[in-house]
Amino acid sequence: MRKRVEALRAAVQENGVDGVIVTKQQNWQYLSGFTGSNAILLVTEKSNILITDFRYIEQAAHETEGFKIVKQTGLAVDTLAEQVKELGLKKVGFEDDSVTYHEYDLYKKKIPDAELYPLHQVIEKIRRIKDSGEISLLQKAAEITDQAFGYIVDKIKPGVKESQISLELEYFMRQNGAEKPAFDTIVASGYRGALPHGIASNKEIEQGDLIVIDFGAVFQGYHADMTRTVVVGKPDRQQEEIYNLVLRAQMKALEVLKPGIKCSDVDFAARNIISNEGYGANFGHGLGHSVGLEIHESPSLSPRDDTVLEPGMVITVEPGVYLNGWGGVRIEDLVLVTPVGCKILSTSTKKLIQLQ
Ligand SMILES: [Mn+2]
Repeated sequence: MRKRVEALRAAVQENGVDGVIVTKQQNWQYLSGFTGSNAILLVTEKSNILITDFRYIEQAAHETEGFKIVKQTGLAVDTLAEQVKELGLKKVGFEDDSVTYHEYDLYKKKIPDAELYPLHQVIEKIRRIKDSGEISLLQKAAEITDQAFGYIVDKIKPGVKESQISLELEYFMRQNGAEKPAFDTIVASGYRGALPHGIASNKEIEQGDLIVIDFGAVFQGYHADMTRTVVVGKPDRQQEEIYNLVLRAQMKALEVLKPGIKCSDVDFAARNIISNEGYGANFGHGLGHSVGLEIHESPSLSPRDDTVLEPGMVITVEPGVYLNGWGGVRIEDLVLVTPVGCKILSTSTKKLIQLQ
């Protein structure tokens, strides 16, 4: 944690601020370790302050190291203003996409002696590169996710509702150490597979359905994300063709994914394969996104993101093809960028599983 705070200090040096207000939950957790639901951090050149209310004083003292815990009296912003004044800060940075207009107005009123300076995604950029502790947590989250997939495949049969499958997946993950699902579990069977974000519904599984299952576990704050598509019974020719096409695109992306390559080029490697078979318009989303304390982090594997990949980034690779009225196929792995290439954290088989 100490290193993370130092990285923040170094990152804001060029902005000439003498303090940084941190208000985004995942960012304060990342910097301090505090997991409660209410806090403001004030990081200055020499001190780290965590402001929280009565409910969390003891927890904050227990979870953090190197932070002075200050109890909020009245509004959090009042306590923040007192600290800024006490420290004589002249220019304080704040997170421009976490502070609301109303809060900004309050800051201006209550902190009249310091200049307020907007910082954009500064901590998120530091969070792009996962340290070894974070990588183990992501690995553990991916492992629980794999185990859950292995558990659920036997339970999928005609007549079972999508919502029942998502419930059992989530129950299994929690029993095996997950805090919660990483997002609303997607179980999209048959025609519903054409909805890339088809959250499990009351539709029953039918013979011949392709089923897109996209889910993940959260382990100690860190998210996993994996998608597998399975088929009930024997796949017909089109199902097999599209499954193999998506798999080929996914494997191609994994082959080129390494440090030094642009995100957009990884996206292109997969997209090109799908476009060449005439399904380009049916792959309407980006190839992947980074994952960590949040399910969607930057950078993204998308045609619009030219970020160069670096070791320590953890990102999904998830091409898909969706046909209205027919269904869809998506295959997704969670991947760690290593110094020489990438390591796939999702280990569930990518051979098309035929149920029964
Ligand atoms: Mn994903």
